[in-house]
Amino acid sequence: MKISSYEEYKEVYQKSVDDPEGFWAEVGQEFQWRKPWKRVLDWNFDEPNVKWFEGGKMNITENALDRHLEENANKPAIIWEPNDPSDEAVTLTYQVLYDRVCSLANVLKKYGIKKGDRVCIYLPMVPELAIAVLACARIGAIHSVVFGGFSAKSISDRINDAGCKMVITSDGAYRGPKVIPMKETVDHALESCPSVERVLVLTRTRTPVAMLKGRDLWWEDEVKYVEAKCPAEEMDSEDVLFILYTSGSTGKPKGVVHTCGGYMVYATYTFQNVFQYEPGEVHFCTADIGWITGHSYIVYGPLCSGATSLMFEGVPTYPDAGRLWDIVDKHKVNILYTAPTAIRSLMSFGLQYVKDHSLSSLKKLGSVGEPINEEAWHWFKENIGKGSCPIVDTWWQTENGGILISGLAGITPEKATYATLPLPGVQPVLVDENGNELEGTGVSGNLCIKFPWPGIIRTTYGDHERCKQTYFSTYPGKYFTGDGCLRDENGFYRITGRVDDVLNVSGHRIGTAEVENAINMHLGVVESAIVGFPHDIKGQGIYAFIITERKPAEPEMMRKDISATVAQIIGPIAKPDKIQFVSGLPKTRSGKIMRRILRKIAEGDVSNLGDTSTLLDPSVVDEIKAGAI
Ligand code: 6R9
Repeated sequence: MKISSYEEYKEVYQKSVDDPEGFWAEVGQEFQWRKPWKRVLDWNFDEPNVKWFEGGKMNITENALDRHLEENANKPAIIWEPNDPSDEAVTLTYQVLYDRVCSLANVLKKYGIKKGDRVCIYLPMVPELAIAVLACARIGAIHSVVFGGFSAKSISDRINDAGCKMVITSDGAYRGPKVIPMKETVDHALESCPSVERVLVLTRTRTPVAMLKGRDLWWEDEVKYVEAKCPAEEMDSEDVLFILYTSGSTGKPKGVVHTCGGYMVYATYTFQNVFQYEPGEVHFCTADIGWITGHSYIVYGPLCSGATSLMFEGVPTYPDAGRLWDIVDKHKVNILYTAPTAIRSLMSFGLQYVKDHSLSSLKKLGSVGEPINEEAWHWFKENIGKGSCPIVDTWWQTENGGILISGLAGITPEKATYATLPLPGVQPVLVDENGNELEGTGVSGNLCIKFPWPGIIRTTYGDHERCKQTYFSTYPGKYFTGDGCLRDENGFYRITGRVDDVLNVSGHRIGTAEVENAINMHLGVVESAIVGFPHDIKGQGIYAFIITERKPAEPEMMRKDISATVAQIIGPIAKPDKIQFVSGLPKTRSGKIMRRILRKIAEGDVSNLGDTSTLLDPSVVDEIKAGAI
């Protein structure tokens, strides 16, 4: 189903509310099912228990690959642009991708991976990452992709939580001018991962790596001895497709679980409608497949649509800040989907990096990951879209599987900094703190969704109670997003940011508790509190208030050491931008840190700290204010 006018959008939206099952049955028909579903939807948000297309049998790779072979075998499925622009780009046609997925699937089978087994994938942005994801899906193994920037400790936590039997990695990774070890990091992780039996290693950088007999295998050797045909495992619509870990406001990251049928339908439906995909277009999503955006809009959505998906190994600033525009011109990109943090960063280098590029192939632009500010929106519109490309600001989350609130490119009206309208099938509501629904327009509150859509989270791996607590308990009967939002006089939605203790740093979700736990593991640290502060490029920066046992003799050195500890426990993305050593934190009499005060100080707004009379020791506030960075 592709909506092609604003009028049609309104009609279809209404239909999706009046008859959701009829609506989704129509969308579901567009896919290849081995056996039709018996029931479109069964749900309650209390347990929660959500089932879409129950009884339907399918395999997502038959929809992403086999289905296109008859007519489009030689059409490019993936165009891969390497880190170094002087290396050659690689094009994988649907036929080649199919062959390589099947070969790898046979390797996985050979080493005992079966339907339901978990496989951890820790790879750079090379075509083999997409191949590994699809090979797992082919045989019904559950993939858990871990972003290449995470530390050994983060990898082992994720492997152990999911009980992965295999890890797929590479010797190293290229990232701009740097070579980053991958296998070595996995080796450290595996010191505490008893479930892992095999490690499959791809050669990318030719970095010397240790290879253990009986455990480690070379990708290139293994794929030589298997067939390039592998029947797809028959999956139930509600069988698990993948786990993807994401940060929340408390404790360790949660394994968000998505299932085969609903996720396939939702990722594909949103790809086709939001970007108004037309056959033959080249779609470039700059995310990493280690995040949900890459899962849905580099791999599954585009491939299930038979599109050409561009994968970029490097970073937007290497060899210079014109790299994305080089890629757009070189590969004649039609759809560019990126993040506000990337736009702001490239903006800061100035227009000289844009001016020698034609960018005339671009037809549609997209933004994702964090609220986009007015300035970045207009810069993107004028300088990249040359004033004529529609921009879709797409709001959604790992837990959603695909875009929930967004314009449809060129079809629905746009408004800078507004995600605008819910997609047909999505029923957003704003609620106040007491859970009362806020009706009408010109209101702001906490964003909830009151009816399921096919891509909704099914559970958090191994801990269903946590799923219920996190998303379905704050406002009973509704899915709570954790975001604040306003609805303007036209009914357009604008996401204002997280209302919980989750930070959004360069579009990456980071839990304050996670960073605090890592800092507290550092020698000599007694306690810490993390808050976000406005950051020109990253959107939010990380500000850490830290109590130490003794006053640090060399504060600058200790700041660096603490950052090194955070990088080791979580990964470099969670390093604090600012560290202030304090002798106490503002706490209530019941021992709760008043983050509201710390946030104000971190923002540099100390004029109005509000009521501090309930603090145990109000004098710490003056000390913190005086030492603010
Ligand atoms: C897809 C993705 C989800 C959180 C989400 C919200 C923020 C994402 C946004 C946006 C404003 C947008 N977010 N897109 N905020 N406008 N267009 O990013 O998933 O990594 O799980 O992050 O990101 O705060 O709750 P994820």
